[in-house]
Amino acid sequence: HELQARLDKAVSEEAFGLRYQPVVDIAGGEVVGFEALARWPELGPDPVPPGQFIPLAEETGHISTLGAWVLRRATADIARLQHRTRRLDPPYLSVNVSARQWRDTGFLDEVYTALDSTGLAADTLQLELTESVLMRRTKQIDAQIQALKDRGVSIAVDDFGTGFSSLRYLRDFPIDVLKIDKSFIDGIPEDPQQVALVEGIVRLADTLGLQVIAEGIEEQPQRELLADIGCRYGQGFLFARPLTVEQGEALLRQRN
Ligand code: G
Ligand code: G
Ligand code: MN
Ligand code: NA
Repeated sequence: HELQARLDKAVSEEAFGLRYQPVVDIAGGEVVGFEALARWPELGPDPVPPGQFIPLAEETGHISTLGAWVLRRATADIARLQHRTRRLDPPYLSVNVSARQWRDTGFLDEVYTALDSTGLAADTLQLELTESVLMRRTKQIDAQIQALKDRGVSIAVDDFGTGFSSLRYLRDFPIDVLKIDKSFIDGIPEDPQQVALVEGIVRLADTLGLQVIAEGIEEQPQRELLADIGCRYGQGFLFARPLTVEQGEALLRQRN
């Protein structure tokens, strides 16, 4: 369609932007990392929501080119931010990676090239995958994940709880982080069933030795309950919206 033709052109011109949403320590609000989120077009009055153009890019295969651009640009931005703010414990970068990218044979090289050319330390890079990737593992994907882990990159399961992955996948897959989907966070603290589910996920993560990040925290009572049940990290409009890298740097200087 028309949108697809526009997207073809945007991919060839790299006409995208990135915003960075802080991940914070829920108790004190300190910024511990930034999740890169694609924007299109970079500027202008009529942005196409990523929930619309990312699936289109996945269908058309453009996600490989777009994803490689996101990796290069985000590693460069956050390496620079880390360098300029010089912290003992620098904020990490988290990048969303589509199922299709995980199947690309060139994906690993793209990650290595991004790290090597920007100097970003591998142990400050996190890659997000969805439960669908966990459920359709192949030898190639397993080998890629293991190679990334060996290099120090961490792996997060995004939108956790919305897919159909079983505990076996979590046990067998070398994951570091669970990101609890916003739909679970929306119902707390009012809905006892949602509270119980979130508490269960936090316990499960503890048992498996995983970190947990609650997504989509918008209200202070949600934050308080999450702190009470021992969920250490969070993301959401209560703390910060997706920011430009300059805004992210300013927040880091002010909050930490
Ligand atoms: O940015 P927003 O909060 O609207 O994101 C909507 C969806 O688009 C989320 O599911 C998010 O994971 C996805 N998304 C945003 N940026 C990227 C990206 O660079 N790559 C991939 N694969 N998905 C992204
Ligand atoms: O699927 P993924 O978790 O990568 O998607 C992140 C998306 O969630 C982005 O589109 C981001 O803008 C959005 N988001 C982040 N925090 C909040 C929040 O507190 N409320 C709402 N409504 N959306 C949020
Ligand atoms: Mn994400
Ligand atoms: Na998510």
